[in-house]
Amino acid sequence: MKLPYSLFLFLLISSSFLHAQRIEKAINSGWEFQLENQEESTTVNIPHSWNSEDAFNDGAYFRGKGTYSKEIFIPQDWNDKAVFLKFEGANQFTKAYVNDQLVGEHTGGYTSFVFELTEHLNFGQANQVRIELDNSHNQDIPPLEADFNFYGGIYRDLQLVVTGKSHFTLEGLGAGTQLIKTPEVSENLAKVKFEGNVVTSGKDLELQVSINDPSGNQVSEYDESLNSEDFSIDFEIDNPKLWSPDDPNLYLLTANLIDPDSGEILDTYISNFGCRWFEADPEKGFILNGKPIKLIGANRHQDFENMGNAVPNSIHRKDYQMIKDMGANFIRTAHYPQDPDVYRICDELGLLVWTEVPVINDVTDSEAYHQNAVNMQKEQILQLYNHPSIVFWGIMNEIFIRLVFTRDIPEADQKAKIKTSVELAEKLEAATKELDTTRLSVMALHENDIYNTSGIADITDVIGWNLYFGWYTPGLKNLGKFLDEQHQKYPDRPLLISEYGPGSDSRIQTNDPKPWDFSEAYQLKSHVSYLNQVMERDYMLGMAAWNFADFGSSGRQDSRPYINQKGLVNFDREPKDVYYYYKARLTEDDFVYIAGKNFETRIIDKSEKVKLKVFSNSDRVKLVIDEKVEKEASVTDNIAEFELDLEPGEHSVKAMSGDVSHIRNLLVKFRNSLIADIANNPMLINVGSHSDFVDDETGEIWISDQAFQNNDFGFVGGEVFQQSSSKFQGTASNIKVTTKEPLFQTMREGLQAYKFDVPKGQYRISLLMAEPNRGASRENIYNLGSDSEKSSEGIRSFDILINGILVEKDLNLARDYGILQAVEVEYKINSEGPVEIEFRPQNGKPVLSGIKLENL
Ligand code: GCB
Repeated sequence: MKLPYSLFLFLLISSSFLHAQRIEKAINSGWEFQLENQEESTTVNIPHSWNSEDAFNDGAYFRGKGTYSKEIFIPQDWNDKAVFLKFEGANQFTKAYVNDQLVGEHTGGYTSFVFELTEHLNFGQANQVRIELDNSHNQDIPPLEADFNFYGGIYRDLQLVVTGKSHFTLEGLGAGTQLIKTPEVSENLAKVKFEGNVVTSGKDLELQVSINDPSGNQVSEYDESLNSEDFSIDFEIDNPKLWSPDDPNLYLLTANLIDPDSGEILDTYISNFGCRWFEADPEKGFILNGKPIKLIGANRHQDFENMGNAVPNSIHRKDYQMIKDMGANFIRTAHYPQDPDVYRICDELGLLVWTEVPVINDVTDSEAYHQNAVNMQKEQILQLYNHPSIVFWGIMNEIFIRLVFTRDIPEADQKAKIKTSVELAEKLEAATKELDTTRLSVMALHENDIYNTSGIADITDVIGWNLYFGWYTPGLKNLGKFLDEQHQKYPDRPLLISEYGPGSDSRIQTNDPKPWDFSEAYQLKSHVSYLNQVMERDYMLGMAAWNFADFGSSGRQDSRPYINQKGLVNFDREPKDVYYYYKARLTEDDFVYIAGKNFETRIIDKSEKVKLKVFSNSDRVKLVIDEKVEKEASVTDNIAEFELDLEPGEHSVKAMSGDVSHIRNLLVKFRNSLIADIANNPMLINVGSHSDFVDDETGEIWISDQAFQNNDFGFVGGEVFQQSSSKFQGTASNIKVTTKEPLFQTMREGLQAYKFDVPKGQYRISLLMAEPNRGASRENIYNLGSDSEKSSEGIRSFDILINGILVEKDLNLARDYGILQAVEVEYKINSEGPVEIEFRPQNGKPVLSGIKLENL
C-alpha cells in the first residue's frame, strides 16, 4: 500500500510551516520546435517526438537534430535559490543552453539527467532556454541497432526544480535520487540505510529524517546536525510489513535539510521504499520473502499508436494496470530504463521488475561506447535504486545476434567481437555489483551456444533466454528439451525465459492455426504450450512474454507493416484473445471469457461444427446457447472447448462459471450455401490462405480458400505461395498502397482457374493480386530478344479469361503496377451460368491473392 498523498502532503505542510519547499514544476507546454531539415518551426508540448508519424511511413524515419526553445520567466525572489532543469529522458544526445550559454550535455536516451542553471539565469526576467537534441545514429551510443524505433525528442516530462542554496544533490548520475538501502530484511527486522549527499552553501545544517509505515504511522526518526556533505544513517524497522506482488507495502522516507538557526527547511527529499528479500535458486526458482514465486509476466516497450515514445504518464499507468489485471507478477522493461513513473507504478501495483540498459544486438570496441554503456548502467541503478519492485538489473540483450547472422566475418574479427563483448559484459557486471549487491544481475540471450562457449553466460547471476520455438526455430515442444539441456549442463545457473511468443494480427482468424500465419489462434496455442512447459519445471524462475503490446519497428514487414505484432494487446492496447487467456490462467477471482472477439462470424461447411474456446479459471464451464440449449465442458489448461451444431443465422452464446458469465453473439453461415445465396451474399475469398481475413475497416470477411468441387467454389491447380528462405505464409514483405496487407501477402501460385458454380446472372468480379518477388522483372516481354531471355524466371506474366473471354493479355504485375504493390482489378460480366476465371501463364506462374464475386 502506498502512503496516501493527502497524508504525505499533510506531513510536508505540518513539518514545514517555515516553508521554503523544493519546487518541482513541469515546463512541458508551449515550446517552439524546429527540425533540422525543415524551414518552419512549430509549437509543441512535451512529451514530444518528431518520429511519431514518419517511423510508420515507407523509408527511413528522420534521425538528426531537433531544437526546442522557449522563454522562461525566473522570478526575482529566486535569487537566493538554486535552479535546475531536470529531464526524465530525451533521445538521445542533449545539449541545453540558457541565454546562449551551454548549461549541460547528456548522452543516452533512456535515463534522467539534471543541469544546474543558477549561475546562467537573469532573475526577475525572461530567460531564453534552448535545447538541442540529436537522435542520429552514433557508433558510440547504445543501442547501435534494435528491433524498435529510436524516436527522437524530449519524450518524457521536463521539469524546473528550485531548491535552497543548500540542498540534496541533484546533479550527477543519480539525478537527485538519495539511496535507501535495505541490506538485511527478515520477517522480524529490516535494516535500512539512508545514504546521500548534500550541497552546502557553507552554513551549518541539520538533517531531519522520518520513516512512516504503510499505514502512515511514523516508525523511525532522526535529527542531527550534518558534519559532512555525505551522509549515511542506519534505521531499524521491527516486524516490517513486507513488500510483495500480493501485498505491495510501501514505506515513506521524508528527509528535511534544516537551517539550525532559523529552523527553516531548505530542501526536502521524499521517497518510497519497501522491505523484501529474494534469491534466485537454480533448482527451486525465484524465492521472495522466503517463498517460491513463479515469475510470470511480459516485456513492455514504451511507445503507443500515433504517439511514438512521447506518451503521457496516464498511458504508462494504464499499461501496467492492464499487466497487473492480467494476473502477472513480473515485467521486463525491455530494452531500456523507462519513465521514472513506471517504477513508481510497479512499486504500487506489485510487479517485480527486470530493468535493463539498451546494450543490444552488437557492440563496438570503442572506449567511448563501453564508457557510455557503463554510464547508463550506473545512471539506471543510482536513479531507480529505491524501488522495491526492481529485482534484476539487466546488462545486455542478444549481444551476439548480429555476429551470428552476418555472413563471412573473418575469424579474427569474430574473435575480436566476442572478446570486446565479454569485456563489456564484465565491466557492466562490475559496475552493477559495485553499486548494488542486493539485486541480481541478468542478461538475455538468443538461442545459440555462442553465449555458453564464449563464457559470457557465466558473468551475470541469472540468465534469461529469448526463445522463439515454433516461430524463428521450429517446434513448440523443443522448448522443454532446450531448457532441460541447459539446466543439466549448467546446473548452477538460475534460468528465466526473458522473451517468447509469435506475431498475431486480430484480423487473421482460423481454427487450424499454423506457425507464421499471424493468426490469433496460433498465438494462443504457442502461449499455452510455453506456459505449460515452464510451469512444470520448478527450476525455471519464470517467463516474460514478448511483448505486452504491439510496438513500432520501422524495419518490420509483418502483416501490419512497421509494427512488431507479438503483443498480447494491439498497439492501441485493445486486447487480443491471448490477453484474456492469461487472465484466466493467472487470476483467482471467477473469470470466464469466450474467445474470438474478432471471429464472431463463422463461415463453415455444412458438416462442420462451430468451434469455441472458453477461457476460465474454474474446472467446468456451462454454455447456454440461444437461452435454451445447455452444454458443459471441463476445463483443461484454463480452456473449455466446445463444438456446437448451429444452424445458419444469429446465435447468442453465454458462458458461465462460478458467479460470472460472458456472452458472445455469433453469426453462422454455411460456405456451401453461399453460392446458392449469391444474390444476397457477395463471396470474398482469401486465396492462398487457410485463415479468414476480417477487414476491420469495412467489416468484410474474406474466407479461407478451398479446392473446387461441383456446386461449390474454389481453385483449380497451383499451390500456396511460399517465399523461399522465409517462414512467413506468403510473402514476408510489406504490400504497398493497401491496408489489407495479409490478404495480398498470402496467394496461390500457378493456379489454372478459379471457379464458382453460380446461377445465370450479371456479376462483378474483383481480382486481388501482387507481385511477391522483389527480383521480378519489369521488362516488357515484347522487348526481349531471345526465347531464353523470355523464359527467364524473373518474369511473370499471364493472361486472364473470364468464361472464355480474354480480359487481360500478358498481365505483368511488376511492369504494370510495380512489385509488392496491391493490385485490384474489377470486371463486369453477364454469365449464362457458372463463372470460371482462367489463368494462362505466359512467363512464370500466375498468382492470385483474393477474389470477390458479387451478383449485381
Ligand atoms: C528478440 C529481441 C527483441 C525482438 C524480438 C522479435 O529476441 O530481443 O528485441 O523484438 O526478438 O520480435 O524478434
